[in-house]
Amino acid sequence: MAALSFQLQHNDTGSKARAGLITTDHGQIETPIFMPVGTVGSVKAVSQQLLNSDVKAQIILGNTYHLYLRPGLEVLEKAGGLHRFNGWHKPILTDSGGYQVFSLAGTRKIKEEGVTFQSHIDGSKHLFTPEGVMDIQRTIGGDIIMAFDECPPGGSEYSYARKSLELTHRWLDRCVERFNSTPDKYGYTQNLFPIVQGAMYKDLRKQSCEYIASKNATGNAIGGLSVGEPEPVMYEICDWCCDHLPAEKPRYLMGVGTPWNILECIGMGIDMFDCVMPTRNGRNAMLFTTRGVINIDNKKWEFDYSPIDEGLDSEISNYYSKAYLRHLLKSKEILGLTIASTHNLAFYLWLVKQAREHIIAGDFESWKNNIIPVLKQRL
Ligand code: PRF
Repeated sequence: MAALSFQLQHNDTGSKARAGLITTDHGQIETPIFMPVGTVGSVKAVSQQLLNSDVKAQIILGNTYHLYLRPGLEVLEKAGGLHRFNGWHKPILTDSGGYQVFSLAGTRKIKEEGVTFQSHIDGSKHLFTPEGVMDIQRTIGGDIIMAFDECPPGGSEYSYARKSLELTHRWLDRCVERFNSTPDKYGYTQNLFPIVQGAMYKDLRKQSCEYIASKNATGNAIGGLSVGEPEPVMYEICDWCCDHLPAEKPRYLMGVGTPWNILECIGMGIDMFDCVMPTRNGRNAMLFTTRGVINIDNKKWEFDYSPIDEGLDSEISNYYSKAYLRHLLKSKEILGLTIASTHNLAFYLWLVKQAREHIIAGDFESWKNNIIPVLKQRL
């Protein structure tokens, strides 16, 4: 079995967008790609069958923090890893917990050694170290596993951001060391992606990009964005990081964002995205469609018997009507969550596929600039 490889298939001329092909032992991923978030080994409300047939997902995410707490490593290891446990046999990426510990856990303490935190489930105490998080992700069995990082809060002062970055880099050294000295657990190759941090400071970001690139990993990630900063700042830092990360490796922007965020960042050279927005907002009645944004709670949809979105080839988006989905969500019916989440994910996967096709056709920039105002419309 082989390490992840990335083949650049087309570089856009009017922007920095690229179309590529990632090859893993669980199959190939056409980039740019959006990765649905499956925190506990399940994309909320969406079955693996729907992820395949309707969403057309090529890779999904799992979270170290959640999977470690529940079901726990023994269950995952005895199953033969997460792919066998959840029946998703395409690529899986696991986030390291570096972010979830900060956003979810109760009292937590950051030390040189790692982070102590309390479980949000039962209050039990745990320690995540870079070494431990590598071992845990080896056991979960993701094709791509993430370095253990600290994501400083949005608006962090320079001195805090610098210290945090230095800690993230020391943790990265320890991650790489542990990763390289432990074998693949289940017969296929796992890949470690390091994460750029540095808050909103360009000199720190540049330093971080250079440090991360020196590890010569099979791919690189950008963290610490979409943490409350203004959108133009996010774009500026993302663009800056893309310019300082190697072109021949996939670039993954963590936890971003809206459909228009994704298109703008594709134009800067990002290849991979994940975000809870399509599923979380879907559960809250916000639908992204090829014609704009719909709040399906709104009374104006009460008698709208037209399909949710005929612009997609997802069966769910074409089969069910807006009026029916509105009724289901208003009634708190479980099926409503499935329809809304599946539709929104199908839309996100459609969007990145369109982007890819326009990159290859050579008209990405004009297509992007034309479609963004359409997608942003409130219907
Ligand atoms: N680090 C990790 N995961 C993340 C982030 C990060 O900075 C973000 C920030 N947008 C989302 N997910 N490890």
